Amino acid sequence: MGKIAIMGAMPEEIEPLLAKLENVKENAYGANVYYEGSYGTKEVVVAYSKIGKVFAALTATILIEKFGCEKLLFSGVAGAISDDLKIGDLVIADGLCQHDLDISAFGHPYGYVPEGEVCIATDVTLRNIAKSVAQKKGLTLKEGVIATGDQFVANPERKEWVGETFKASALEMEGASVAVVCNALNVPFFILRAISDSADMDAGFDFDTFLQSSAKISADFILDMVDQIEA
Ligand code: 4EH
Repeated sequence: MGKIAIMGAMPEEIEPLLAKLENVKENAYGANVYYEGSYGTKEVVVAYSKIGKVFAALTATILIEKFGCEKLLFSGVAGAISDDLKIGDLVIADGLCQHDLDISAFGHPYGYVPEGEVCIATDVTLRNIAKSVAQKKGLTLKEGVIATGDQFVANPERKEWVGETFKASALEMEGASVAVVCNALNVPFFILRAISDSADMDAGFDFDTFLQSSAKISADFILDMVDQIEA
């Protein structure tokens, strides 16, 4: 069976994963560390990219092209846009867009460049596995568009604009760049986030308070999914 990549952006997002990996081998490459190991019967490669779209694209590419991963799962935290997402809630992306990509001066929609797409869909099989894991654990899983940009949003106006423009439920800083890479390389991918803040005036404080606990909620769920992925 093929190797599964699990990535986060920050060390805090992968620490709960590393704690449960076995036979771990560290591999430094391209200014990141890749942790090859096993989880149950599955071979996994875990890494954090560092923050933002460029670092995340680099790490996703290396996980696929150098480490040979055939599926990619992202685990981490996000800011809520939708009012029904509270701190600690899990959200899966059905699609990802780049809210800071703007060539609207040429008449193009926000988030669009020629030969790209505004919204990139995630793998339906992986989404269905997530739904069955949620059902088994009695957890509520929200699904929606996740908007990505190279900005920590702590601003109600910006949050509202992103929500309305992209019909987005949550926002973060990496998912859509991982989507671009996986889509181009035909690798099934999945983005899971647990809410750490509401991208408003309190976002900075809430983020610092809830990063660890929300990152763990996401990581624990991802590992239950790894168990359920077809060998
Ligand atoms: O990887 C970045 C982290 C914030 S920046 C994106 N992650 C967390 C998701 C996220 C987010 N993104 C945009 C959670 N809340 C968000 C929000 N806007 N409101 C960071 C955090 N701590 C130290 C340094 N940088």
